Amino acid sequence: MSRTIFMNDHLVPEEDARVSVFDHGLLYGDGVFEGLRSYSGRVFRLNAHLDRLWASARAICLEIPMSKDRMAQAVLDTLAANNLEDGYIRLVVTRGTGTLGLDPNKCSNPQVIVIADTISLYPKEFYEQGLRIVTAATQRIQTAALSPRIKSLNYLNNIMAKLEGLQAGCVEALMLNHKGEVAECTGDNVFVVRGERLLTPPPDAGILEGITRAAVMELADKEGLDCRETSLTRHDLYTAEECFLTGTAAEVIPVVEIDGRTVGEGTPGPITQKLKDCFHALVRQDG
Ligand code: PXG
Repeated sequence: MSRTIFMNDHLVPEEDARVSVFDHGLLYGDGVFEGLRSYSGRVFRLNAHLDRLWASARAICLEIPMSKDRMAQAVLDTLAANNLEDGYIRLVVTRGTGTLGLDPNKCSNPQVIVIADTISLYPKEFYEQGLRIVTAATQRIQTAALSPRIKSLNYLNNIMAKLEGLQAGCVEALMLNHKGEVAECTGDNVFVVRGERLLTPPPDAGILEGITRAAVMELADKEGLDCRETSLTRHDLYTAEECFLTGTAAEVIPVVEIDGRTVGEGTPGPITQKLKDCFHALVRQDG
């Protein structure tokens, strides 16, 4: 079935949603994106996603040719046009059509694309039994080279690590920063439980500041858990009582094995379970 895509202020059939081969989004990965979810027709933390999209665009000197309000409406219109209540929304803004050279100032007409679709979750058993992950040899790109806080169309750093995970028979891979500290997974943030504390790497470890991560930190606070941003090593993960990942696509998913080491009891822990339940309740009530 053909989907309906929002492209540059119009809803069009998928077949008509096309970009130029000269678009720098394609030629150089020059552009930004967001991934959002809707639950029962409500988009989870839409404003936070829009703010992050605008921040990513600002960081690369890309002016998004519409207001945040218009983009918010486009998201709702695209979901409605595709009859989606529980859906996944991809926002893409490309640099636009330019010449065969890097110069972004020679580009015109940034393309604004909104895709709404269903999302293929990890199999249910991963949520119940937990994931096995491995550390990728591919390091998270250094902040001084390209800030991981920019959600850019160039995701090769993450894709290289994802390939390593897949080659090792895992659906996710852990990425370290250039100092050997834990950064994040290829499309998810990482948390561990140690004692009564929930720990997660800080933004300067070279991570995307996940919106699910922020929501889980708020929930932990409400549950009376002490949640801290702190630098973590692989040793901290191997010896943690619990470990889980957060992300728009993955939501909250337990990790039970890292690099062949069993985490905790090798089954999803009680704090992970609690936060997962709280998160599912939150997405049904939060705008
Ligand atoms: N780190 C990275 C590198 C990400 O790309 C997250 C953490 C989690 O952030 P949020 O805000 O989603 O909690 C991401 C998000 C996909 C997909 O299609 C990837 C993400 C989000 C949605 C879909 O693989 N990455």
